[in-house]
Amino acid sequence: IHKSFHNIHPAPSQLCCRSLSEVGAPRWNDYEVPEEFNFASCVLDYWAQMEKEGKRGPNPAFWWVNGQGDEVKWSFRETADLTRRTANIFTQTCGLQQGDLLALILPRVPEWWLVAVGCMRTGIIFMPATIMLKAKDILYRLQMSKAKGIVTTDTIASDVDSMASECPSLKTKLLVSDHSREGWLDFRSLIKSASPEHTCIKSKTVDPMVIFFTSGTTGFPKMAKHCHGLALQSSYPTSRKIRSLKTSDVSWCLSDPGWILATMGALVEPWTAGCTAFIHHLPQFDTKVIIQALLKYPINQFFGAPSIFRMILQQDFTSIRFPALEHCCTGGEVLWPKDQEEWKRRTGLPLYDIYGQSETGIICATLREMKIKPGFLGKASPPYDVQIIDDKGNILPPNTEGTIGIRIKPARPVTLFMGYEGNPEKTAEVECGDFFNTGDTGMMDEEGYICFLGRSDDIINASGYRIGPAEVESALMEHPAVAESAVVSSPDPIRGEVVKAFIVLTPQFLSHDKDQLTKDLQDHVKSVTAPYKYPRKVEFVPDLPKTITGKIKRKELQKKEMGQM
Ligand code: BCO
Repeated sequence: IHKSFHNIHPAPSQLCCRSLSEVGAPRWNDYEVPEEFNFASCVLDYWAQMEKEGKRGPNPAFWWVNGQGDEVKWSFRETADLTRRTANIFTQTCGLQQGDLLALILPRVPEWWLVAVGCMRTGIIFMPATIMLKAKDILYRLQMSKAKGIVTTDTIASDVDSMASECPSLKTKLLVSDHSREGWLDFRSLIKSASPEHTCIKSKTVDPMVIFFTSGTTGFPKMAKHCHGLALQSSYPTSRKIRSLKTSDVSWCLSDPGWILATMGALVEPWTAGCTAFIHHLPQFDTKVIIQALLKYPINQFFGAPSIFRMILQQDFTSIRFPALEHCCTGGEVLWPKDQEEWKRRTGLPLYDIYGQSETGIICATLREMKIKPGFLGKASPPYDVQIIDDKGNILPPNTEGTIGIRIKPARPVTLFMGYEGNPEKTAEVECGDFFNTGDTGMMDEEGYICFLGRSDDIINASGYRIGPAEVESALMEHPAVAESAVVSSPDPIRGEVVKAFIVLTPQFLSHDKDQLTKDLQDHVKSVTAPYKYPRKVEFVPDLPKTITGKIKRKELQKKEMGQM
């Protein structure tokens, strides 16, 4: 049981992939695409069955703590049972059907995992989003998607009620709370009485499964739609080697459930390996709580954005040994070699990098068995063929700067997003010859290691959050002090990058105290849109650099910020 799962069992996905066994494929390989795949029946139910037959160890599928003494531990059988009940709530109580869209806005509570898998069982397309969203962000998502349902918590429920008349498609509102609310179904009561009998849909691998909202340079977030094939990524042999998870492992991925990193790192990956997904509620980020948890619990696999590791390193310790910790992995933003070295020096553990996007899942990785090259992301992770390309899609030679591209022709990888829902123009824009254009610039060395050099557009990556400058500018413009603004990325020693706003004030605010104005504007942005986007730096300027047609030259401000001008 403690041996690598992959050595002793067929991949769970083979269980339901008749097309594979029909053609006599001996085992799953890095590129096979079964005709049918559903993570719930192929993976979760597989482990539940293994557990029933006494063929796996006693470690739970799910282990949740909140730091106040509350704890939830579910075996694979219990998890499978609860997710079937959830599926029945959706179809029987709520009348939702395969293909319907459901917004999933929860903090790190156990119900998030039930809802995500319950959706997979029924073919309902779930749309995770961070609990930090504000009313306008939520309204935008509900209207864009025409979601038929929402599962959320008290804080968001009142926002949803206040705009119900503007979301005519929204029929089902499920509340995860210890209190009831008028007009909302009570998830925690319903799950107690729901039937545990449910037959999982036979989803085609290419049927839609999940949508992530993702920011761009212009406009508001786009809907990156993925099929069930996304959840196949962790079943591929090479992907398994990224963290080499074993059934006995306890894996903690810190990502907020709103991001693809959580869907993959806190659900799909650990359960594909048959190990424990450990979750700390962590309503506020607190490095001390993280350190204490790593000391207290048998967590041996740890996964989070580089800023989290940097913030832990800010704590006052010269050396620390976490008793169970074996493997640390990071992704979502740039990992600096000095942090990799410092983490190794102070914890004794190497820090492995992965690279991916909401559109792609994991694109590149330094596998556990690979040599770490500081400053490099690792190599292409199958099924992706990653190349450095020019602006026509031609492959560039090693050590040449270009765009990081993923081959989509002649075959589009099933783990790559299906497109931006309802936006064929934007979907076409990210295609470049035979490649998907990540929008990131990079370089590949002779050994196939890829390094990240920057964004080719104006997107800001602040501590792992992808932030569109237009979203922040639009929030700033709602404040009476702002005549004009330009938002760019600014380097930061802890968060990698932070949001910086250059602001031209309206005449009546010119004489106001600048420190107070800065604080007011920051609070304003935090109150009208998800607070992680607020400008941590503000500079008041008499005017903004513009082209002769009046377009703001963000690149010029950006260069100045980077000290390049
Ligand atoms: O800095 P401040 O304290 O002034 O502001 C913070 C919060 O206090 C504030 N806030 C939160 N909820 C609020 C609120 N303010 C008003 N009302 C509320 N309801 O907003 C600010 C939030 O900023 P933050 O989250 O960046 O700060 P924090 O708490 O220091 O967290 C640090 C990190 C590192 C934990 C956090 O930045 C983080 O989780 N980063 C990682 C993001 C991530 O996982 N990205 C991966 C995306 S998926 C991907 O890249 C694909 C990879 C395959």
